[in-house]
Amino acid sequence: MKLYVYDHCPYCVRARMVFGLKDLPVELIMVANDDEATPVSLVGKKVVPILVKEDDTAMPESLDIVRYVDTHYGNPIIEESIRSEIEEWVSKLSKVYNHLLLPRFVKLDLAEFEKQSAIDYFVKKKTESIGDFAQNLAETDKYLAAVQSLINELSDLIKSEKALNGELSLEDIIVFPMLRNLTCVKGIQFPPKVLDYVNKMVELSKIDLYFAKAI
Ligand SMILES: N[C@@H](CCC(=O)N[C@@H](CS)C(=O)NCC(=O)O)C(=O)O
Repeated sequence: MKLYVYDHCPYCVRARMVFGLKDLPVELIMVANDDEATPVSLVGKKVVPILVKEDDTAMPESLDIVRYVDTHYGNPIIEESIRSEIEEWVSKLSKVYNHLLLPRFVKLDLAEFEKQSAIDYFVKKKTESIGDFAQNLAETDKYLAAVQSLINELSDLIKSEKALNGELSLEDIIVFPMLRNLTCVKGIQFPPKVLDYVNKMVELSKIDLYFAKAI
């Protein structure tokens, strides 16, 4: 199977996780951020992740991909349940963390931003949602404080380093990609329980972090 992704895309990390967690091979294809033709030719719109299955049909939507792979290859390992506290946490973090992440993604030498045209495309599009990138970077302290307090809150919701709710579930598929992206932000302190969880998920899902290039 082939998986079309951007490195920084949290929905793509969800899809990548199921392959790592189940030790299944997949060919990762990094799409340039300004490449509209490839995704449109596969699923009719510009979106990633896209899974191209063994029968050559293409499937978008991260959670559909996770469920498809989990239920069609070996015994299912990912439970559907999500605690309401996790849903609330995800919703709060989603409202603020892009102010930290988006201006940093274009500085991390990621495959989707190899060409200047891809960076320009992303900056133009995302400036419409978060405002000027340089301004957001200048206001790092403000956003960092909000994000740090949410990261601290997560500690109390972690039941095991192997799975947020004790057993692997959609909680891990949704939360780990968000934490992984936050490793590109210098200055965030991951409390021990959160850090142990992140490192265990790296091992289990075989997905790398951004700590080494944090800005
Ligand atoms: N609901 C979709 C959302 C996927 C999504 O929003 N992907 C973003 C990248 S993070 C995207 O492709 N945006 C279009 C673009 O890059 O222009 C899913 O869960 O897979």
